[in-house]
Amino acid sequence: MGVSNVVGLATESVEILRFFSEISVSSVAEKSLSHSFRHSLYDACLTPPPGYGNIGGLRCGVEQWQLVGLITRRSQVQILPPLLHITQGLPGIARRFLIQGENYSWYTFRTFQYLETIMKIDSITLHHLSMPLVAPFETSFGRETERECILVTLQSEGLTGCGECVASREPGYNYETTGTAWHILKDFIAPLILGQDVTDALDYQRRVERIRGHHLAKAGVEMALWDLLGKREGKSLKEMFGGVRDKVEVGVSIGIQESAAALVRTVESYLEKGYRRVKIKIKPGREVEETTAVRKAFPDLRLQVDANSAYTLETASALDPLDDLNLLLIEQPLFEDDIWDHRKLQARFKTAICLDESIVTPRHARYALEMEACRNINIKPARVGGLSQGIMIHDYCLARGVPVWCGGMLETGVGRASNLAIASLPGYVLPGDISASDRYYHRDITNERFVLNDDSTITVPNQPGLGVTIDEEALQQFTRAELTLKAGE
Ligand code: OSB
Ligand code: MG
Repeated sequence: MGVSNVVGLATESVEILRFFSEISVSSVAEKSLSHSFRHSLYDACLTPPPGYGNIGGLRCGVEQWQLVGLITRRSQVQILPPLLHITQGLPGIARRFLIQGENYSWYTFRTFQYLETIMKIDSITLHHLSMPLVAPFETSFGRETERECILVTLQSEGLTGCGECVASREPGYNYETTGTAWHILKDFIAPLILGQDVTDALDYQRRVERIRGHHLAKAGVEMALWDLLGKREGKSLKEMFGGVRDKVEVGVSIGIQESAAALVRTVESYLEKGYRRVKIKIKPGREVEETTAVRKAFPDLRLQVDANSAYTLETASALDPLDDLNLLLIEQPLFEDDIWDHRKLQARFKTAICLDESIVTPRHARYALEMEACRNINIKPARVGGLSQGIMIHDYCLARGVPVWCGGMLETGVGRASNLAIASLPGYVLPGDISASDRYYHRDITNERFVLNDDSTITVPNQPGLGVTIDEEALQQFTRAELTLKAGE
């Protein structure tokens, strides 16, 4: 590809051409760029024009070429100064650049590459857990008293990385279950990484690309890889992601209660504990009276509702009265696979519609924003296939001024640590569904317990990796099945 094609991909072609003619680039031999490095730059490298070094074509995670940069050293990317404002020159595997061009607003570029890190995956251990919840959690799709999940543990050259796969017992939230995730992890994901040199999250994503869907299963392993990477680099996830907050604002997600009066009492008990944002679960017939009662009891409360796909465009007229209750947002009222009807609903609602289930890839985030189907997005890294994918959605939304927040899946301390890390990114401007450990479990599988600070925040872990350690005794207590797969067996 010649230089004209290269610059043709960017809007500011004249600027870029001028820049290219001014800069002298230390040439990097084509072969020194490993395959993984090329792809780590969100899948793109361009052939340099004659006389120049390698040009890394950086691509945003959402199918759109934005700008080109120059690869000056193995692990460094230099981008065009006149168009750039580099807010953070983060060392390590996550580099974050905010880029401002004249014809568009903010774009975020991210590279996760870290050439020097190669992790040979020696073994994978799966623990199928079942943990009693402090109180039953009821949503429009069911009621849970015990929460199931799978703990994924990777061994790599003496280091251990942990991740949580948040698939639950029943396919109510989405189609995955602990059973399907176990199958996908054991029979399809494990063979793709065991004994392999995995360099980073995007390298991992490329390996599992051939497996359609099954994002919760894929995300459990990606989390464990980040934990390994962080431990290897001596960096916390927050640091690797480019987080900007030491503590993040949180709220509590309250399940459907026996009656509106009981709900008001439950909300009050959480307010007494210090939560300053409340989400209540709703379903057809259990929305207007409930939400109105809570609003009446707490006129200034930051309040939002979540329907978990329980309405159709027709039955959603039941939600009309909620539009006058000054809610922060209405989460996922319609079908999980339907962005289009959400657009129609958003068009007639003052209140922001928020999508949860409908956003399963960065592409879906683009579809939803282009369709104006929602005004904010609940990012659950697991739902979109892993932390790297969640970060891409964050970056995409940040670039467009669309607020995001961190959703929850009743995680253990492992997943909670991960959620806190991603929620420390600048675009997470709404409080997350990340509550204190004691809101979920009397006993957790991590030695660390997360507590609510006085200002309705939770502190982001700052130790290497996820920053949590496993309470082995608790792990054994909650384990229903265990499996270890080793490289070369
Ligand atoms: O839709 O956000 C949801 C829990 C399980 C499945 C789906 C959802 C939820 C929650 C809980 O709302 C949030 C939390 O972890 O506190
Ligand atoms: Mg939800």
